[in-house]
Amino acid sequence: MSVIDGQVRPGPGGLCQKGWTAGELLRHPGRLTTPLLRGEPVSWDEALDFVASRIRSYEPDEVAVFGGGGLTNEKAYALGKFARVALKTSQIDYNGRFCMSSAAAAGNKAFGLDRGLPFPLSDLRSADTVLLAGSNPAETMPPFLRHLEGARLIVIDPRRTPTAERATLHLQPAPGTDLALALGLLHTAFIEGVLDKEYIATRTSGFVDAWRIAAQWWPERAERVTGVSAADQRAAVHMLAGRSYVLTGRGSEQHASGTDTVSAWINLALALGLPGRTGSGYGCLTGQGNGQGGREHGQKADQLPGYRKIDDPAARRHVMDVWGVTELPGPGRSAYELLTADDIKAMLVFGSNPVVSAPRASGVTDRFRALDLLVVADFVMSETAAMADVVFPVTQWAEEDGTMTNLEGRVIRRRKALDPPPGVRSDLELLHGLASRLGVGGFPVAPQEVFEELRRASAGGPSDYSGITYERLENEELHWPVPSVDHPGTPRLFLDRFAHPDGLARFVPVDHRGPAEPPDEEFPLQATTGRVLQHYQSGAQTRRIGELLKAVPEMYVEVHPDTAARAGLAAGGLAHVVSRRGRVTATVRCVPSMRADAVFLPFHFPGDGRANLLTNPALDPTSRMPEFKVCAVRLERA
Ligand SMILES: Nc1nc2c(c(=O)[nH]1)N[C@H]1C(S)=C(S)[C@@H](COP(=O)(O)OP(=O)(O)OC[C@H]3O[C@@H](n4cnc5c(=O)[nH]c(N)nc54)[C@H](O)[C@@H]3O)O[C@H]1N2
Ligand SMILES: Nc1nc2c(c(=O)[nH]1)N[C@H]1C(S)=C(S)[C@@H](COP(=O)(O)OP(=O)(O)OC[C@H]3O[C@@H](n4cnc5c(=O)[nH]c(N)nc54)[C@H](O)[C@@H]3O)O[C@H]1N2
Ligand SMILES: [Mo]
Repeated sequence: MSVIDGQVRPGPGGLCQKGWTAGELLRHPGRLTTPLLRGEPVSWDEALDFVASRIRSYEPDEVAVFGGGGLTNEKAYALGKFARVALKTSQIDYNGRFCMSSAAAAGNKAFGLDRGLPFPLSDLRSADTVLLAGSNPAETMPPFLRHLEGARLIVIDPRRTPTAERATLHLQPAPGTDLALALGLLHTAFIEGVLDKEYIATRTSGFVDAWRIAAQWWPERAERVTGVSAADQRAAVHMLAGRSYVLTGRGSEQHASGTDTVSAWINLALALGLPGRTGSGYGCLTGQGNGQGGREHGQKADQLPGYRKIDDPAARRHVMDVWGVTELPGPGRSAYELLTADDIKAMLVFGSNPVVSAPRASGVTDRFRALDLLVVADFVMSETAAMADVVFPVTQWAEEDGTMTNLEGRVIRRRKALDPPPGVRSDLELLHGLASRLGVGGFPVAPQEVFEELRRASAGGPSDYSGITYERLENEELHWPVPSVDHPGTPRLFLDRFAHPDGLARFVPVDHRGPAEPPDEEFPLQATTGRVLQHYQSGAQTRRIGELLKAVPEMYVEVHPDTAARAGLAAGGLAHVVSRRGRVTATVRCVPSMRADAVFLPFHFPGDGRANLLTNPALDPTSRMPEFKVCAVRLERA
């Protein structure tokens, strides 16, 4: 699902191949239509009774919940409440930790608030220059491209992607070196005299400390580390001085230093005077259908609804009042830590397929095998569902009401268009069924009723939805915060002040660290991972659609022809890509524009084609984001 420009569309893009074919999954023969208990069809009552009775046999913190950024706001909210009120567990997190968390952490540090784009998408149309750091929207967000038509593009990507093909300037750093590049660009901007000193003085704090580090990153030093020439760095800063936007994607963010890397991009944007003005800014391009709303309403380990912090006493009091409880668990563990924790006995998964998508996937798979109870709600038999003790068949996008929040913070209605097949129930009905068996009320099944409660729970929080109603969403465009029913919403944040108490944006002093696992003699290449147009995420959905599978049928690895030749590999042959954690079998694609020191793997394939058998679960200290985008590998003939 994706929500771009107010329209909820199937598939991550608009008029892309996936969008046209996602309807196929609604009546796909592989669609799950009955609950399964150890693979055998059972009634909903039987499955619910079984799960509830098992849950009762564990301590609260032995039961974990794993959610997803594709869930509607209502479901994400209900899931967070279900964990804390019905299960009384602190152990909940979600796949957005793998997706948005570094940008969110850096946005909070710099601006005091995290909203993917603090301005409407359409503002990009007035830009002279847009810098895309680690984002490939030509494949991952095709409808978004039309907002970039008027601008010159600077694309920062180790690969020459279809997005890079459209760029005025393509900078091709080694994977994991964006932070050094951003420092080099800040230094270059200083030398070239394009810093906005007036803005730095009046709208920011902390420049001196950030500069103390950037001062050591003269362009030639950044060139040595990143491979991007000093001349290209100069060209980039001159393009950026003006009406410009700096936007980051997963390529910059999914690193063990992801938060600092985004901070470095924001520092550059601040030094050029871009954020908090019309016609320029910084933003992060959210990923999943509800990547934004999914990170606001409490399925995150450290969070309560309304983007509140779970360790903030005032936030806890407010939410406990709304929920009618006198106790709440504290913060839990982050996604990877939760998925691999050996003190967890039962795991409930809603809207994710971590067997394919989590880092060092073999460890996660082993851990799942060792669980007492794995419960998965899905509409297809994902690789994770296939391991589950109990599978619940749930509704898909066209079969349910709800809301999603898009990357610009706009709340959008999802409308039910079809009845689900017999035997299928919604995630909300599932939560209701479990909660009532655990003797806990307060889990309505009607999305609108859940939304009414979410409004109250979010009231006064950073992402305040209290002024939003389903009725208003019929004909109004509402960007949060919307603190009252007569408030018009907030399309542009930060124009007068940033969200820190002093109203200033903060430079965060950061330095380059490089990949957690540098290449060496044994593993001389750097593998990076990402997406292709035709497949979505773990592929659970798109690998079931004939047309998409035909277009990209199997795992492959992109390699520079010289690198392939050195490993004795030819285009079309089979390779093993090997890291310290595992081995992937992939067809070789020779790509002359590839850096000779790097290879690329899509992460959409299962089994021994899982890119995540290789990836390094080194976690960012702030966001707990794993290092999906760089690990050391070697190539072998298969
Ligand atoms: N077709 C399709 N569309 C999707 C999805 C999908 O699975 N398929 N998923 C959706 C989701 S959840 C998300 S999060 C978004 C993600 O959207 P993007 O962020 O655009 O996707 P990625 O392919 O993960 O990464 C983008 C680029 O980062 C580059 N990269 C790798 N390492 C580095 C590095 O160290 N530095 C820099 N600067 N770049 C690097 C990769 O080569 C890649 O081209 O897409 C959404 N849209
Ligand atoms: N190596 C590598 N790994 C990555 C990434 C990378 O770039 N490289 N990217 C990471 C990112 S950004 C992301 S977002 C994750 C995504 O990876 P996952 O979290 O695995 O996401 P999906 O493959 O979309 O899995 C969603 C599952 O939930 C089901 N589902 C969809 N909607 C609903 C719903 O409403 N309710 C329920 N109950 N189920 C639903 C789908 O059928 C599917 O099986 O992968 C991460 N993993
Ligand atoms: Mo994502």
